[in-house]
Amino acid sequence: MKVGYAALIGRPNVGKSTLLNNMLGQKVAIISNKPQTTRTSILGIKTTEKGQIIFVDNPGIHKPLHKLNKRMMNFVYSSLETSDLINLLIDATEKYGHGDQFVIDILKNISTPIILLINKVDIVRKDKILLIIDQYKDLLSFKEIIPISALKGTNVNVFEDIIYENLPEAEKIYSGDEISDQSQRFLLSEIIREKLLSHVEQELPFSTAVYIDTIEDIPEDSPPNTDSAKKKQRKYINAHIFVEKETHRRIIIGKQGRMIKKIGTQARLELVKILDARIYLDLWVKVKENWRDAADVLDLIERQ
Ligand SMILES: Nc1nc2c(ncn2[C@@H]2O[C@H](COP(=O)(O)OP(=O)(O)OP(=O)(O)O)[C@@H](O)[C@H]2O)c(=O)[nH]1
Ligand SMILES: [Mg+2]
Repeated sequence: MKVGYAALIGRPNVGKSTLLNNMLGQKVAIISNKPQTTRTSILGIKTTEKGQIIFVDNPGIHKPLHKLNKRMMNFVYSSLETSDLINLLIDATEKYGHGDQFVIDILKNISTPIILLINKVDIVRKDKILLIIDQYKDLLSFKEIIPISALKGTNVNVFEDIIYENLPEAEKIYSGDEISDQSQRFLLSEIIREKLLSHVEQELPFSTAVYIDTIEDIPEDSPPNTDSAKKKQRKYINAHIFVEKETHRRIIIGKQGRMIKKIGTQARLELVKILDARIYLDLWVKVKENWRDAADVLDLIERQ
């Protein structure tokens, strides 16, 4: 059996979480077109006849300005230290810049094998990919360079084979049916945040958080053994959306509450599938000034 930790590393928005979900065939991490979507390390466990790959999705590498971002970067650093294999994703549509150099400088001091994944090849020309390979092969010593599309699944099977080639022989760490280490409550809060992210712009994606305050079963009105007993369980979920300013609170609520209603409807549809229950979702937008620098709020959202 080949077993080990395979870290997904790279700048924000390069497609790490998309790749994680594609490798697992299941949604474990949320995705958005805004940078800094993922805020913690998320394990995604794939068990096959060859062994067990424990993917570690990470926040994007960036220069941290708030306590929140320092914590995000600490997840990255500890994943770099504890992984058996590092998979560096880059976005083939982006020009090489300071942010990329920052990533390379961090990886220069690491002796763990590194695979380079050139992502989003579904939307770039082949000659551009060749130029990127040419440029990157001199920056670091990569074990392999693989052009992929995390979105379309191009070359993900090649990637999986190469991971196994680079993992140590070991016993499985997780049972075969475990997919992730995150709590269901955390996943639910993330789904709500994903819908929120799809509707907000500018500063707001960075300065909003979601905390699930309550999940409760709603008792049925009629006694069991009647037709209603066959109906799905009803659940009440109360979630708080934290923002830093009153103006942001008003944006998220929207004119006559239209924005928050849209977010709630989209989130509810997905929560229904995950919990296989009828859901009553209550969303409250709360102003918490400077929550990104408040350790108590950060603890609260991290450990749901
Ligand atoms: N065309 C194309 N788009 C992709 C591909 N992979 C990811 N994307 C898009 O890129 C954006 C970012 O994807 P994520 O998976 O959230 O990126 P991430 O690296 O996890 O980002 P952070 O969590 O912010 O660090 C989303 O809009 C994805 O749909 C790909 O292979 N092709
Ligand atoms: Mg992500």
